[in-house]
Amino acid sequence: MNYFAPSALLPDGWADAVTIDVDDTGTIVAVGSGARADGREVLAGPVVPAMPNAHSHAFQRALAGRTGRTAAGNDDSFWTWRQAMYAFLDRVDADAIEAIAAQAYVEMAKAGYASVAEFHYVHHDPAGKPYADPAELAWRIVAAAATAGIALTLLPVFYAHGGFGGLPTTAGQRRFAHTVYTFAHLYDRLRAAADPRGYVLGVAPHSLRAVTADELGQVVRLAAPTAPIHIHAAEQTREVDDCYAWSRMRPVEWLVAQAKVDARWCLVHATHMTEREVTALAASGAVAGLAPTTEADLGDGTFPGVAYLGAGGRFAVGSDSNTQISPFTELRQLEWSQRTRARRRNVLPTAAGATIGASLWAAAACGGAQALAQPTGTIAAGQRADLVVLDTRDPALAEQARDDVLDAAIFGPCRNPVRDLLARGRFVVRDGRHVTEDAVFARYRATLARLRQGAAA
Ligand code: NGQ
Ligand code: ZN
Repeated sequence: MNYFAPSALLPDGWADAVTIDVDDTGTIVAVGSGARADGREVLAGPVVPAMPNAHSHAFQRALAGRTGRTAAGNDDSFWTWRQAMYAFLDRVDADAIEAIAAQAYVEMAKAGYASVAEFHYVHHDPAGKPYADPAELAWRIVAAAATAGIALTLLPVFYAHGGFGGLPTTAGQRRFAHTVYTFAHLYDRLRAAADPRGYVLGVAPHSLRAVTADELGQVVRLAAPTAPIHIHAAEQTREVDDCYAWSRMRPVEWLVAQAKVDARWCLVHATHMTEREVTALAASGAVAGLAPTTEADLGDGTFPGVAYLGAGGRFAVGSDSNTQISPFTELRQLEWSQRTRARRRNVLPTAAGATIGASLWAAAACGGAQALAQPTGTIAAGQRADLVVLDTRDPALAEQARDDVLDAAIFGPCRNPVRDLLARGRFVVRDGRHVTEDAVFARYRATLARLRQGAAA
């Protein structure tokens, strides 16, 4: 599988007339520029590395658009949204989890994500009882990713408590709860299947609200020495206050000091940080897993992006609650949130000579690859051929200079800038259509209808 692109975003920046030669396993073996097609398949537009999606709760896709009714007293918040999310889960069985996840993952592929880190915490049946196979719902996630043709980093979530200091879980959290002992059993099953089923296995203590310090150490030790570790941190100010009351430390401060956060870690959100936390997290080599549209939707706050990127901090983007599914939209929201605060334009630090769009795209793709522990995120020999072909037929991208095309795709009035997506060197999306989208949508639609009838009954 050998490809020729009129232009491509390579590790050193944009290049013209690029050859990308790919072996049977989907790995890039050679990249050239200023070259001739020489019989290679010609890609239909500018090519950029596909984006890894660093944070997803796939089932929440079906909640999008269903949380717009204001609670009594007008006091809607992250916490009332979370109650609605728990209530929605009362009805979502294993078939529904798979149908919803497949829809979310197909939409991800169409939007330019070729891989996803699924932060998977719904483990038990709707009554809170473990399935006969405790990994039942994990298999549904694995199957959905296979249906959509995107690569999976599976992050089984350890969730044991309903608040800092080991508080008991609540009724709404019954489907998530594990002890270290039951989680170790689940983890054994997932470890055994990782290679044959082709996913990367990491581990995810849910948050400092949901695990004790002891449990955090124990679940991290279950994972392989190179496996990625993801945790939610400092998303809401109430969480920061509760953490401080519990430990006299803030969440990011606690994690860097007590959990020895390093390049294996992805701190999801890390919204609320002091200057010292920003410096410490940037220096740790960890990835900040940002979900700018979800963070806006849930009223979390604004990530200190200028300071963090200025300190050399690594970041990735994720679709998280899946109310929006597009890496272009995430990067736009990230930069716009900083502009709104700074009252200036083009504020996030850029690589020398690069535009803001190309800089953010390249940085998020690299950070995403690190967070997923997958060989993707750059177009270079040895990497997987996960590629996005941009759609220059979209009026927002038409007649743009080579170096401006990502800025047009991120900040312009584009509908969907993705024409094709190749994962492991093979077309998964071609001309805007995903190979399985009709069947996946039919099943998703039937599932939603069934869930609505259940709710009405
Ligand atoms: C989650 N989602 O686990 O789905 C969380 C909300 C929580 C986001 N933070 C629940 N976006 O953190 O307790
Ligand atoms: Zn999350």
